[in-house]
Amino acid sequence: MAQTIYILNGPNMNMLGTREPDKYGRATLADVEKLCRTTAERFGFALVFRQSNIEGELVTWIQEAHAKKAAGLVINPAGYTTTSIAILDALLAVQLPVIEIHITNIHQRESFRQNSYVSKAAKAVICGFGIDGYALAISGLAGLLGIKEKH
Ligand code: DHK
Repeated sequence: MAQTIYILNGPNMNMLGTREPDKYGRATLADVEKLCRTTAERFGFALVFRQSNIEGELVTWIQEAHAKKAAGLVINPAGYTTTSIAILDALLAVQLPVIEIHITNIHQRESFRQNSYVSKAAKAVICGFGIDGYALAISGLAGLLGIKEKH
């Protein structure tokens, strides 16, 4: 049976495409999902792809990933990156391999964007590649899990 991975997106990621396109580009969240589905398929992963503007919903989905025995999780915590102890605690509680991703290079931006709580629970962090970072996160996760490309 295919292993499942979760890709979770935090607040305002539903605004991709029109949100500060100079920073986040013109691709929409639907485009990101399409890219993730194509990439996940290459590695034989089943994919759960979600976005929420609500912190607690993200926490619930992290717990769900664990309950459903997901193989790993990719998260763009967006604005909750530097504020959410609840998301950090959920990630620590479930002990899944986690890749943190940001579309922009947060280290080139305001200092308040740089101190990530989520990084404390992440195996790896990808930032600055635009939406391609999602594809890199999935292939990196596959590498961590010892899964090779199927075709
Ligand atoms: C997305 C956000 O919404 C911001 O709050 C982060 C991140 C950066 C991104 O680059 O994907 O600071």
